[in-house]
Amino acid sequence: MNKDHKVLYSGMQATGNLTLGNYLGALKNWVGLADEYECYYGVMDLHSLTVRQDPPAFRAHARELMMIYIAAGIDPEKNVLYLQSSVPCHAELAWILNCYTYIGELQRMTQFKDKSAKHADNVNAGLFTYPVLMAADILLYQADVVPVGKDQLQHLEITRDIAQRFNGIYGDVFTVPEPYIGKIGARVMSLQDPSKKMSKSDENPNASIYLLDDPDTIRRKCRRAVTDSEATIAYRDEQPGLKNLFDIYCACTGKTPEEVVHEFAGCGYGQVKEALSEAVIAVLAPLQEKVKELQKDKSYIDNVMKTNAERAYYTANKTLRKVKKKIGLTDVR
Ligand code: ATP
Ligand code: LTN
Repeated sequence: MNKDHKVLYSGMQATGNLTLGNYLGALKNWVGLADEYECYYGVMDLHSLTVRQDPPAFRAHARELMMIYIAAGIDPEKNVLYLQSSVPCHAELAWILNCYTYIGELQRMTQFKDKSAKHADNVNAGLFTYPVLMAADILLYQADVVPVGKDQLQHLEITRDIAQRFNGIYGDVFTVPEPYIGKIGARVMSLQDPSKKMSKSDENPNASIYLLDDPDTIRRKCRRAVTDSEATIAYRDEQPGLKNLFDIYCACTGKTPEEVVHEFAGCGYGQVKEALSEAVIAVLAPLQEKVKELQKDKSYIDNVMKTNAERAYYTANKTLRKVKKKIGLTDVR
């Protein structure tokens, strides 16, 4: 890891199974960034607590996400890859930042509005202050850039507001982060409703391809994907289901939409779906193979989690100590 580089921070919630959307839209594009940035990637398990979790499944998911990061090509020696809850500074800074965030700001967050509508029986305070914890994640590492999808830009904006407010009172404590504008990943839509994004919290398992789905499941889900009754091979907004299948196919093969339309000219949708499933299977096979290997080596992952938590703590604690000193908390150590 090169300490002279700018700092990049990102992460994913350890909730549910990662989808092909998470991979093509985010994870895949993170690989290789370590050559240019000092990269920190968190498995955001504290954020997952805003929804009730089954403890053993939750623990397994967090570990699995760690393995998926590594299997996707994020080297835990060149990047800092860690569990959010293993660095206590996150929760501590989040509390402090809560006191520098206005209720009115949090009420405007669209994710809060969406998620509280979805989980009307559990609109907890954590769901409300979720963006503050996210701000703490980013600001602890003095991140310059944060790769996030469109849906998270509002959270990055509030992070910037909190950082600027804090700096305005205490001097330059935090780096004010920018969204990472790099290679843009594919936006993958639901296989069952192409107007919605493919999402790991979708209740219909046929809507998403999960990274660890076996080849037969992938073939079945592709076969069932919603298309249209036009029976025309074209890449256009009027045929959103087919367009989504082509987008996924392009992301998996590196081909352009024009090439793909040409390739399938005169074919039926069944042939498109068949080729698509084989392309997806080919992309996921090496990742799945690597996850299987990692699953066999318990001590390797344990060791990665431990050493990377220490590396993350070192950086995070430096910022936290500075913050505490600035606001007048006593350092007794
Ligand atoms: P949830 O359903 O739990 O809200 P999600 O599947 O929508 O989760 P996030 O955890 O919000 O995913 O996102 C993790 C990362 O994956 C983000 O960078 C996000 O932009 C990206 N991402 C998620 N879904 C897609 C998608 N369908 N297409 C492209 N990128 C995606
Ligand atoms: N909220 C994000 C996950 C997340 C994150 C972060 C992303 C938590 N903390 C810090 C970037 C930086 C999501 O749902 N994708």
